[in-house]
Amino acid sequence: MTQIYVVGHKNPDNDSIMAAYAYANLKNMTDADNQYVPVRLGDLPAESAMIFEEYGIEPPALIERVGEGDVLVLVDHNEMGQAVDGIEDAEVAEIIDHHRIADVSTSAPITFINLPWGSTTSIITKLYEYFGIDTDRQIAACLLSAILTDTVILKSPTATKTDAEHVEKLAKVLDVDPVEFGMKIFKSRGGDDDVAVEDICGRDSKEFNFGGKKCWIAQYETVDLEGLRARTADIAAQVAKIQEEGGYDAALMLLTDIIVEGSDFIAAGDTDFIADAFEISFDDGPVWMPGVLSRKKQVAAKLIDYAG
Ligand SMILES: [Mn+2]
Repeated sequence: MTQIYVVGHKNPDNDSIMAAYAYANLKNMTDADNQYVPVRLGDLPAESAMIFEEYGIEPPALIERVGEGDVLVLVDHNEMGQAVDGIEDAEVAEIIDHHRIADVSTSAPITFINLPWGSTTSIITKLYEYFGIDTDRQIAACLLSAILTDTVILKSPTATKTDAEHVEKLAKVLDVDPVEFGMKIFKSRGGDDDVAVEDICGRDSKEFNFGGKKCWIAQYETVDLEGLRARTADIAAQVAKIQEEGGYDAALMLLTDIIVEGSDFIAAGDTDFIADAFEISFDDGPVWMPGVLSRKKQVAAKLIDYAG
């Protein structure tokens, strides 16, 4: 019996945490030959902690690195820069993801399921159906919470019809109104005033390689961007610090207002590259981008196209 880690990306968001938990659970019910252990690469997001607490679930354990002999299932990422340290020495047994195909490679054929849906947990919802396994209240809460955070309560352009169907189905299991449930999830993150600038910038950051340019892109979702703008200067200073100390060509912070539906872009480093791609200018500081909610579909994809 091999022990296999199911792991999401670094700086885990709710989707990475819940995908690891729910997929390990599914695999343990469908593959008797191995033992699947959900793990995480960073602090639990507030909403994940709330769901685990409320539904009496043991959260995935924290790991820092893997090595020779370790076997992994990657969920919610397939990009080396976002993967656990030491992955090059470990074996990747499976990938379940909803991001662009990036640079994780394997020596043998594996199960690699990648669908352009709103969240990895949405794909996992479909896999529960595929294996004919009912989602109990615990699993339904995990899956629903993460579909709703990843799709910003289905408002993000990444949300598909399938995601909406899954939301409806899981909300029925829990007997909740999905929008109310989603608002409760977002509110569990607390007011912005309690969040340090380091956390605003660090909570959900990812590394990308755009045609040789090493870029850092972070996103912070709020329901009160106007209030958060009082701290724009401090946030900009932190973004500049991260760009410099991390050796990034560019760093971009998205402060996303999920109610008004749009983001402030705060950039540092090679900002011309970003400004040109979006046909904007950072000469006067941060730029408000109406309608931009998705880092993946509206920001990273654009920079990949521009770099290519
Ligand atoms: Mn995701």
